Amino acid sequence: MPELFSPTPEDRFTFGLWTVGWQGRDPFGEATRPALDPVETVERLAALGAYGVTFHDDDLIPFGAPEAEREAIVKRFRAALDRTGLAVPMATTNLFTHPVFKDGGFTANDRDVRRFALRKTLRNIDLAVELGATVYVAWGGREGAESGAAKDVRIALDRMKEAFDLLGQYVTEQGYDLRFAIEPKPNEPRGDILLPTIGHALAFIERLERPELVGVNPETGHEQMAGLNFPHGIAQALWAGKLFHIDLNGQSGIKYDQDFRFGAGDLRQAFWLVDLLETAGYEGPRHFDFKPVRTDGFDGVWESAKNCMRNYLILKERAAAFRADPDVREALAASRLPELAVPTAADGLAELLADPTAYETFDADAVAARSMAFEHLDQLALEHLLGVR
Ligand SMILES: [Mn+2]
Repeated sequence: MPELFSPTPEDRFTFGLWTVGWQGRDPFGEATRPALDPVETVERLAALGAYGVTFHDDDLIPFGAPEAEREAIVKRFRAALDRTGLAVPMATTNLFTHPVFKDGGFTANDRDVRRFALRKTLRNIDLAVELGATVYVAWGGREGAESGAAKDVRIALDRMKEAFDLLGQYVTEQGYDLRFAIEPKPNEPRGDILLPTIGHALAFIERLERPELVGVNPETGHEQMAGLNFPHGIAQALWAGKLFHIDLNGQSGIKYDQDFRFGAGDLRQAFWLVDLLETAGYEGPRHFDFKPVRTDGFDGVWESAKNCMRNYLILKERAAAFRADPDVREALAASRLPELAVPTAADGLAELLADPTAYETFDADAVAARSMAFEHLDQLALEHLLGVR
């Protein structure tokens, strides 16, 4: 069985430099691991069977590095990509670490900060496109507030829209094949963050000048921090044609952003998520945005990277077994899933109004007595997930 769960580049698994490169700094403790060289990360990820690597500008090039240093770093990084065949499908901007972003980037009250945030983003977009990226993620971790009067949310959303309209204008004028993906998060590091969930982001996107250029990059733990069902959110993003990218990790309920490896945390939601991605035709990268636990050395770092991919492949195999099981097909029919796909009034409103069985002779008590048989269906799923079927 082990070779069955060994990834290849065809599985399209990708990792951020900042994931395996996380040194274990948290609000209460210093780093527990030394810094990782991005070139070593590229080599190790390629050896593990990953497809690609992603980065924030500052993960690769230290904030404020002089131009010559920047060029040397990019040249060395590009050589590692060429040597290993690793792709860069996505890049993003760090608008949260430097103290200048303490009140946000695109929605900072200080206009000078907003203008700098846009220029920093545009500069990294050029590099992202040079390296082959087709998706540019925007996580606004500092776009928010801790107190009511500190942020006029309606005006801040005007500034957020202005930023995405300018970014859309830039990639259009440059002729770049690049789309944006907004990453929602309800809180942390700000007390409350703007565009806190997939639903908020989807509604915001429709108000932009170029909505077709902007989708979402939902992260497992971020939706679960808000108590939401992640597969349901992903399903709605797919339904809207807006799942441009995805961040996979693990989270156990409503608490701080745990960023566990994929498969840890809420395993049942992970199962339904993989089932959804694999049956809905999602073709983007399976991107892991996790933090290897700070208790471990580099043994745990590379073990957890390997296991993110392994757990995805195990769940993919389990979900496929669930869908292929004749008992499951029968249970789905008993639970009327095929019937959900039948339009409610295919012949239109007039036919519905003229149909006495839809109202005048409808026997509500008899229909209410039909069992939906969901318990049997769910137990079949659980047994496939547990590997006993
Ligand atoms: Mn997270």
